[in-house]
Amino acid sequence: MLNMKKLAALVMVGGLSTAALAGCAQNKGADQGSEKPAASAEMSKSAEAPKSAEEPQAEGAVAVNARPNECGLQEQSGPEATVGPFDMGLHFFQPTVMVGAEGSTMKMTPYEESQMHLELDTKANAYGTNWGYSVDETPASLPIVYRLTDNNNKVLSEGMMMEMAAIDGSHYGLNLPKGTITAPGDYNLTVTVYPPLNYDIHQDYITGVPAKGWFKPLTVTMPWKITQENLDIIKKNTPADPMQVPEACKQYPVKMYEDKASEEAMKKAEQTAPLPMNMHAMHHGMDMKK
Ligand SMILES: [Cu+2]
Repeated sequence: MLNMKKLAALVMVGGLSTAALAGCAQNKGADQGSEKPAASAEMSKSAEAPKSAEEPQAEGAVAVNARPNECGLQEQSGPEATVGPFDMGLHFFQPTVMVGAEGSTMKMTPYEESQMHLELDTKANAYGTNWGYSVDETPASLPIVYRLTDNNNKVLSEGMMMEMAAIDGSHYGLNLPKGTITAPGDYNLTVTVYPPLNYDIHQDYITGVPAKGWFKPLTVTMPWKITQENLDIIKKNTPADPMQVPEACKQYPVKMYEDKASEEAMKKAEQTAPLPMNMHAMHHGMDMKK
């Protein structure tokens, strides 16, 4: 979920010493059932990152909302996979409360009906630059279909993952309905990544990307071992009221990052009559030129 740079910056803002972090055990792949929240597992990665003076600091809302681990995510790590241009990593934790824009056609299972949040961290890798992605970018508008099965191939849950953003950035994911995973065991998460619709890639010599067109749907099955401990950690970290700031974290309220000029510009833009949304605007534009 957190990329390394952001996390390194968060760690600095949080005032945690890298010496303490260096003590964390490396936790990747095999150590799926770690008791440690994944945040500290991720931190061990950042502890290995080169520490230079140019280490980027967290900016904006990420900086003003920095909190100690106890007030933040209790994230656990699942399987990882590379599907060509994208590196994927599954993270899971308590269900989340989300809101979408008016007119959205996808809707997540509400908090109170959910067992856990699945976050499929999907980032473009260096191979992904062949399609014009930046390394570490969360690729926009990917239709991602998932199917969760148990070791008897029984389908427990399936559907679309949704593009969404948390304080630490954008990702694909969903709230898994209550009762989906009732026992520890060996599960399989299969995902198919379709190429993005309404997302063209330049093809001409001067501005084009090297890839000649989009990829075919990419399907991968990730074995996912779930322990009782994994399930217990989720339960323990699922608050009755997820909107409430815990007593011990009152000094870390949710804060908007303030930027008066941007705020004023937004107000003005929101008060200006919108152009009507017209999915065929491009065609009309072309027709007008005839
Ligand atoms: Cu999410």
